[in-house]
Order: sequence, then C-alpha cells, then structure tokens
Amino acid sequence: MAALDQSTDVLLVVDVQNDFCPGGSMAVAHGDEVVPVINRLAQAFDHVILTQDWHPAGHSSFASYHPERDVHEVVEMTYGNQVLWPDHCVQESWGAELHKDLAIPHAELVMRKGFRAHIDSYSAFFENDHETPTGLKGYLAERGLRRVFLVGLAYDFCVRYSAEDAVANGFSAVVIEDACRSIALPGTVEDTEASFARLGIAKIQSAALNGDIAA
Ligand code: VGL
Ligand code: ZN
Repeated sequence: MAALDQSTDVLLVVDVQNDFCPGGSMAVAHGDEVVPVINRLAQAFDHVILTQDWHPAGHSSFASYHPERDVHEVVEMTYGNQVLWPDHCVQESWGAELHKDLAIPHAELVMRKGFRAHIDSYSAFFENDHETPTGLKGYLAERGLRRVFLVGLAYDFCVRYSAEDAVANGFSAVVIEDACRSIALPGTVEDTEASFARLGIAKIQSAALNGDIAA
C-alpha cells in the first residue's frame, strides 16, 4: 500500500446513517461498529467526503410503494432491476441523519443521493440508470482528487457501486474492508468480491494506514 498523497487522495464515507445501524429501519448487522474505525481513519486524510442516502417519502425503491411486493423482491424498473427495500433514509427523518458519533469535522462535502422519486442511487457517482450524475465526478476532477478510499455502509451495495463507478470513471479505488459492513442478501457479498477482483479494486484493512495517523 503506497503512502497517502494528501493532495490527490480522498476518503469517501458512504451512508453512515441511523437507518443502516442497529435500531434503524434497514439495519446492517454491526453497522455502527464502523463509526470508531472511520473516525480514526479520517484523521489520516486531508480530504473527506460523506454521502447521505436521502429519499423522498414514498420513494420508488421502497417495497411499500409497490402493492403486493415484499422487501428484497426484485422489480423491473425502466432503468433495470431494482431490489425493494424497507422505507429508509427519508429526507429530514431521524433515520436519514448521519450517526451521531461520526466525528469528522473537516469533511468538506456531504453528497446526497437517491432524492429523485423514481430512481434509486446506490453509487455516489451515478444513479441506478448508470448515467444520471450526482456531480461527484466533476467535484473530484476539479479538486484534483484521483484516488478514492471507500468506507461505510453497505459494503455490498452503496460501497460496491461507488467503487465500481470510481474506477469506471478513471479514478482508482481502495476499499477499506474493516470499515465496512454488508447487507448480505443471498450472493451479494460474493458478487461484490468477484467484481472487485475483476476490476482491480484494491481491498485493505484500516491498520495499513496506521502510519498515516498521527499518534
Ligand atoms: C443502500 C440499499 C438502499 C446502501 C442504500 O447504503 O448500501 N442500500 N439504499
Ligand atoms: Zn436507499
């Protein structure tokens, strides 16, 4: 693992929100355990960006929007297949708030995504049609940020798709495994691992950056 370059490296903290932590509507097992790991890691980076899943009430990715459908069923949308989720991260709700113990005062951008009623957005770069941009690509490019370290929730959805879009758009991507937790629907973690291997997305442990964190 090459040392960090503070002018071109950025930490992308994905969706560390109440609804993805224990007690939330779409809790990821042990989701809250990433918080102290991420707080510590953030000290190693000059540049930190947070993402926030930010859905209007009645969002089309919610199972409750689809009569006769259950959570985790897959439906066909105009832009492709969409897994249906419990209502989560509704704009201005407690569940959409970032975890209260996340402590990254120097984070320079909070990128909200998933706010269009009829399209979901797993990736921090593009919505699930893979073409509607969030603006993150332009932000990184304009700031000269070229290597994206990814942490957060969930490993097999929003972290995965963000890492894939990072490399597809000319950035390099490094996923810090112990700073992520998975939703783990059948096959989703395995698919994520296979995709990372195929695309050359590096996986590291947070300890690999210990040398970059001031004692
Ligand atoms: C996520 C599914 C739906 C995530 C967000 O943050 O991984 N997954 N919305
Ligand atoms: Zn969502």
